[in-house]
Amino acid sequence: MQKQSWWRGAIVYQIYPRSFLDTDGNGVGDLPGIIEKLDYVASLGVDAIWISPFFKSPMADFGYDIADYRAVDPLFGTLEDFDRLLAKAHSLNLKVMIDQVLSHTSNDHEWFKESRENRDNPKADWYVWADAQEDGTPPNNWMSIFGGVAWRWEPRRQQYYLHNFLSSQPDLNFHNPDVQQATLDNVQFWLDRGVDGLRLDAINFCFHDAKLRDNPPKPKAKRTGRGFSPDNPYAFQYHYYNNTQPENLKFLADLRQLMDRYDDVAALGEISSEDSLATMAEYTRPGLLHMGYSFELLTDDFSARYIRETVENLEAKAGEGWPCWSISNHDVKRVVSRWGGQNPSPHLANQVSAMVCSLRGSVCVYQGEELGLNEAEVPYEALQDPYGIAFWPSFKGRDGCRTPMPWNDSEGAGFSASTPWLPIPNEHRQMAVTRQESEPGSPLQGFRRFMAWRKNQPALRFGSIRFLDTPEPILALVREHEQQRLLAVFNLSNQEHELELPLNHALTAENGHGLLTGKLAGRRLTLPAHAVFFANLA
Ligand code: TEU
Repeated sequence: MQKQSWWRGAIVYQIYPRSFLDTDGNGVGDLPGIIEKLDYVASLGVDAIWISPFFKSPMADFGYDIADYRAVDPLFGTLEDFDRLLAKAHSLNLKVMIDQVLSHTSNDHEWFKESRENRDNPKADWYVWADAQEDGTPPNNWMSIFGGVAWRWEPRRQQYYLHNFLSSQPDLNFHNPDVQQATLDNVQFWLDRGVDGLRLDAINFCFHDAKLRDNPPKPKAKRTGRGFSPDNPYAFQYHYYNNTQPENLKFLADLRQLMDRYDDVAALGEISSEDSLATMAEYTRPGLLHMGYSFELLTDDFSARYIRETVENLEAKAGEGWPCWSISNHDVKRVVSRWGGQNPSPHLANQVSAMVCSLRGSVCVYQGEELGLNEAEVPYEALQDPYGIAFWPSFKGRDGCRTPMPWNDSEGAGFSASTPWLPIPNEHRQMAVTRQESEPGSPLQGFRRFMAWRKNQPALRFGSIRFLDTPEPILALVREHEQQRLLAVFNLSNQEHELELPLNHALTAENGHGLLTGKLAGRRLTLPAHAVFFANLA
């Protein structure tokens, strides 16, 4: 029998290390904290973990600004801690993916310190340097995602450098082959240590247009979700030139060649271009990325129509390309608040996790999603995220989804013995792990049972997908794989709904998932608010 790659249809649990568990009492989570909680993670029935960056960093963007790609930041522990983490995860049958932030470094990185000195040092061309225009203004109209223009003046060189994110995150010049090689060498360092996969941060940002052409203007669109501030001028341009250049494909092919020297490792690229579904299809072609991470379900739209259209659109473009879906991460408002509003139904959390885990592809769930955590209100004085500080109050940044995991209902929530780096909301203590462990019907117990059941549904893991014509707010789909044809129906609203199933097959309801479900009489299905219904089709 052909060996199945671990990542196909896998559920990946994203850990934001700062907020997982603090074992040394500095208010910030660490690698030993992750090790301590790996049994918990394994008990959820997920296949893998993805750990957000834990590398040496001044933490201006909390680790997404790397100063040394091969070192663990002392705040998080040591390389030995990482090796122990990897060994323990493997002993629990968990794969480990690490975050690789290749498109930019921190301004504290040695490469940048050298590069910025003058125009003729060995690293002079490692970043994107450009002269000012005649009137002293930046080389072109590119904007930074985190606010302001994407160029920063460097007096030593009398030139501007490019930064798509913070000005302390200078953009590497991937047009330079030495940069590509140095990057691949750094990736190889971690592959040699035995990691099972890479999450490639902002991977479509590696290359910029070498001619530095202006981006064309875009009419103001009301774009919500996806961690976007509605009044961010970044949204008033088409980003044809500052990212997603054709040269990227060759680099991805080289990266893939390197990865293919290792057994069953996977690359998951974070892709956010102008037409991210088309880019995803392009980047996941054979010989490039194994999976593309989609932003499309991180938006505010939670209609059955939107979800169906998005998935069908991707299916049409992607062909064999393998998507990775997600409804929550460390950049966007927590899903229960995004999709459930002020008063979310207690069944919403389990339902949306089940929904996303029923789509074709792999899935990244984010720490706390299994507890049904809502978005935390973080007051201005406690804000940490520079993106939120820049756009407050129209956009409050990303701190509300980054507050520490509530392990128990004590003052420190079992996260830290001292003051945590972000405040823990009171209501999260009520939703703590220890409470939910002993509460039948809690989101945590529902999540676990669903994941255990999903493992035995090959159609959910590997099957093809097609949608049924059902009216809003019902999402209905069929997954089909070799011996199994599975129907999945979701009532996405907070009211009961009835529908006539548009199918002629004999149905056998599947209740092993343990979630709130409906009643079937003939073809007539009654679904309570936020209920799910699964059935095998003859
Ligand atoms: O996020 C990438 C990112 O913010 C953009 O790709 C995207 O355009 C934006 O979310 C709007 O859709 C990654 C990390 O997830 C984030 O935490 C980092 O701050 C960022 O890269 C910079 O490294």
